[in-house]
Amino acid sequence: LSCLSSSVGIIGAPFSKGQPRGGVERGPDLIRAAGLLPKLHELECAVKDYGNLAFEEAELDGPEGVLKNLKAVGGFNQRLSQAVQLVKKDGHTTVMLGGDHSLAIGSIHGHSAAVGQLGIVWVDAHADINTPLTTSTGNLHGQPLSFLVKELQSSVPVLPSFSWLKPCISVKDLVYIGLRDVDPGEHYILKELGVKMFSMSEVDQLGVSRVMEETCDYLGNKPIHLSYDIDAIDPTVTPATGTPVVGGLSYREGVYITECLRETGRLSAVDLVEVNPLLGKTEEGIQSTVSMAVDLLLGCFGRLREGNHPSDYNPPK
Ligand code: B3U
Ligand code: MN
Ligand code: MN
Repeated sequence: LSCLSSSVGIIGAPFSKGQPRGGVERGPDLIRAAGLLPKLHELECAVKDYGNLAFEEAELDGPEGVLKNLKAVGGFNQRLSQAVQLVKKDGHTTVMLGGDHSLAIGSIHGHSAAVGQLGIVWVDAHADINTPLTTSTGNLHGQPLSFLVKELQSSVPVLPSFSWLKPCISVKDLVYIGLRDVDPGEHYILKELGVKMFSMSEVDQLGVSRVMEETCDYLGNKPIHLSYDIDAIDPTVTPATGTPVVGGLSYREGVYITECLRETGRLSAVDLVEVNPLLGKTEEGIQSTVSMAVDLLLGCFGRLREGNHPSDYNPPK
């Protein structure tokens, strides 16, 4: 499967209000600067870069109870959802460069509005399914799935900033990979709703190839939305992120996940989030985090570790 069959539409989402640490808004430009576009061209991908999504600073966005930046996160995601719908209507596989993981609200909402029922693969150290009532931090990047999952709506209070949002995913269409830092309230939800998950413990037990086989079987033939939090990868490889957690996926496991999803031919949108250059303690740490992000995206679009060659390659005679 070469990239010729699909085209890539890139949206930069330099958004950081879903969490308290500065720097993650630099993600999109850093990932571009690491050569994402020319590397996708090498794979024969047609690429359209829609640039970075602009957004207004929401004024008077004081905390409402424990929740932080509700207006900013709600407003930004509403615009993001529109942008994603446009890119999908142009026929591209969407790549969302984050930014923090709260952007999955608009990304998944827009994707689902454009193509209908999705299978979601959520690769993350965290479950990001706290509700506005279970969250202990108030950070909305720890809550995006609670706004999106239909079965949770009776547990999520009505919030004016999210009145545009209609929950669009069913619990049976969601698979987690890489979990290792899940809050008690989240764990209760995962067990109560019977969410399919491969925590790091299952990755250890089954190995990543069984995990991917079961993930693809479980999701069936729906278009796939991959939401990839860079903190799913072990912090020895990707230290430049907001909330690193020991014991993560290796470089190879992380890339293998993208190769398998690519191979289904149904990858329809990808979020790559939580790269924060201000939090890598060394230049090497930052480099390694950004190049992991690029390699994950290349895996999504046909780069093979066995090698690739262009379809019009002429061997020297
Ligand atoms: N579960 C915690 C911590 C967290 C979630 N996502 C990240 N950190 N990156 C929370 O804030 O909800
Ligand atoms: Mn996350
Ligand atoms: Mn995370």
